[in-house]
Amino acid sequence: MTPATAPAARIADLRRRLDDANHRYYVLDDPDIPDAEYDRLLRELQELEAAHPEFADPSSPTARVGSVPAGKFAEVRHAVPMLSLANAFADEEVAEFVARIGRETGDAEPAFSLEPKLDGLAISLRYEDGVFVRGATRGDGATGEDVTANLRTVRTVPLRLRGKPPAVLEVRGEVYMPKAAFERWNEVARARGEKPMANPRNGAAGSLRQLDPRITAQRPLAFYAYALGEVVLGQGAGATLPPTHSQTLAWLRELGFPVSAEVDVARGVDGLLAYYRRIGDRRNALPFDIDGVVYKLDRYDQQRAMGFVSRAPRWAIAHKFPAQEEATVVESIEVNVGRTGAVTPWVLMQPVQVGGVTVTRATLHNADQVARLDVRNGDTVIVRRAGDVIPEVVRVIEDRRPLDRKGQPLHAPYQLPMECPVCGSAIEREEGEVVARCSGGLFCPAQRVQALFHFASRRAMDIEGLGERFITALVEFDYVHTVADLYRLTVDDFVEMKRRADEQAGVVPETVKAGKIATKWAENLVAGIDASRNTTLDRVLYALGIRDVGESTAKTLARHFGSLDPIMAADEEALRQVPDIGPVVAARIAHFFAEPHNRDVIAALRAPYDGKAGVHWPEGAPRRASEGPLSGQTVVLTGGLAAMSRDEAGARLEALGAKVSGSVSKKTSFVVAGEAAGSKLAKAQELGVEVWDEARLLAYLAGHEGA
Ligand code: 9MJ
Repeated sequence: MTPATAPAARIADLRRRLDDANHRYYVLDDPDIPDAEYDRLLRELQELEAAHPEFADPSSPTARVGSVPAGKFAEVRHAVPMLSLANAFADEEVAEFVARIGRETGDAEPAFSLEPKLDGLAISLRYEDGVFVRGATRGDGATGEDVTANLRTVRTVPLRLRGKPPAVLEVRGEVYMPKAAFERWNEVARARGEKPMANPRNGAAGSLRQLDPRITAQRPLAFYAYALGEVVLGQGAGATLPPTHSQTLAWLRELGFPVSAEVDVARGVDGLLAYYRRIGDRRNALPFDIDGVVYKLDRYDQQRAMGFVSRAPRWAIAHKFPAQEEATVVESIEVNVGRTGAVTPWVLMQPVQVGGVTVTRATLHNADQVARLDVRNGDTVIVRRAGDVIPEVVRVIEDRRPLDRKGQPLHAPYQLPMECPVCGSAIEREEGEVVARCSGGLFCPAQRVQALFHFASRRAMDIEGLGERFITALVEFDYVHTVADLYRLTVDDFVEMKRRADEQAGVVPETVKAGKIATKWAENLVAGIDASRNTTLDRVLYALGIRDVGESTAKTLARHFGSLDPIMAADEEALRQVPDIGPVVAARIAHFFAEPHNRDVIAALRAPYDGKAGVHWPEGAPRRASEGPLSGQTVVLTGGLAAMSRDEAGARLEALGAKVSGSVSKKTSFVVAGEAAGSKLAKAQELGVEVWDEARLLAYLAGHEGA
């Protein structure tokens, strides 16, 4: 707002924009501004209305959190209104909240229940005599939509309660889509050329509002409980409610409701803020999207003393994290060429803070996605950054597309280039494939850079210090064509390469100004390269960058054949005999080793040079699955283990006869899921495959090893 704007005009403008946004969000399920922008506009309006009570209006968006139900489902009146929460963004607001409660309750340091704030869809579940009878969305807080049939399909919604439930129990909570399930869903959708979901929240909302519950049933939704609605206790044992919210959550858990494992209790502003930071630090590692944490005064008698304002309790507040979605403007659309030639379109954008990080690039994934989004130069787009996932463009705000004088879009729809921007080779897209590829192979410097980068990476040859910047320069100045050339580089080569790169960039390093030449870094790099000469077969196989040969397949191959020559000699048929290697991967491996150029590179890698040994590894005898208590069982390891590395766990399971595989399928016997397990765990749950935690693995190993 410019200071010159009159408050009345600004208030009217904000109300119109918020009404509009509300309608699109709640009724059309097609939001057009990011939540963070909505929050900012709402706060601005709240502040203006507070400063100018003369403009009060009962139909202002501030007086109505939410909006009318879409009307496709039957209406449900909530016996007890579903509350919303006041928001806090700054630590000071939390301090004010705590101080106010201290003043009004007369309790100097009251206890608070602390909860992560899930970013899903608020719902209410009604149980009569312990049986789930109705589920409704929040709607406008007073009236929601009856989505009972859809909620029954959500695995984490209990259909019958355990223990001694009261006669009537309404439980409120959030339906959400776990991040891993969301990512997997979108991966599959994109691979099929279908429309991906914008974010987990939209995924959950869209899934729950399906008129056909069978469609909802296929969506990976989950639920977690955090509040009570109407309760009629009835007779008998347990005919009283716990006196605090945190005890209620524990009680809900006993009744069979999922309650977040992250809930906690603390006192004082410092305790609350420490929780905020602790959860904030773990935000990316949590299996679900959160947009903040919630502080709730723990004692019910104190809650009653505080009461409510409009539809929000005065005894609770949501402390929000930086938003994960923001709007910004596209400056240009570019493409990247990856190791396998895959062409990935992405946008360069005006810098924007997303989730507390400045973002200037976001991926568009592939040509289909570009066409679906219709992203053009100059467009205002919504970018989303969540966890470790690369920021992505989720939609275009079409109303903000730049127009020419005739009111037509200034820019035409974007087309992927026909030629590789790096090497000029044709870009091709195979029938039925979503991904377009540069046909230049290792002739293409971009593919060479990526291939070298992969080769040198930690889990491949692990060449210390050889990062993308050096590799780019090595390729650009023609020092290396193939991975084998790395082993022929000298300290002088690196120093000379650096000099040329500095010269090109117009940089004069301090050492050069002082008339000296720094060589220590180059010596270290050569030492790093030399150290990688002594390696293992599975690392070499992985490092070669054969399409679809990841670490797990490389290990399988190394174990099965024991040495490189029989792998290079194996035909497709022989490769298909290897456990876990299917026809597509078998064909890729056979083609790779049949290619004379690749055989030359491998020969050059193994050849000694200038008095130094070539790349070498211990070769062993072929080892087929061993006999043991796990013979015939296929196991998948995922997530981090505390007691040992995944590699070690795999080796120990193999020693007991198990086959360790990299991907979960119906044939998987069980999955061992460690800390922060992601899509593999989700897949196992989806397929009903047995899941072991680390404790169970350790107990099993203890009971069977050396037996
Ligand atoms: C979420 N979204 O996780 C509440 N919420 O309590 C938690 N929401 C809430 N509590 C009262 N943890 C109204 C809303």
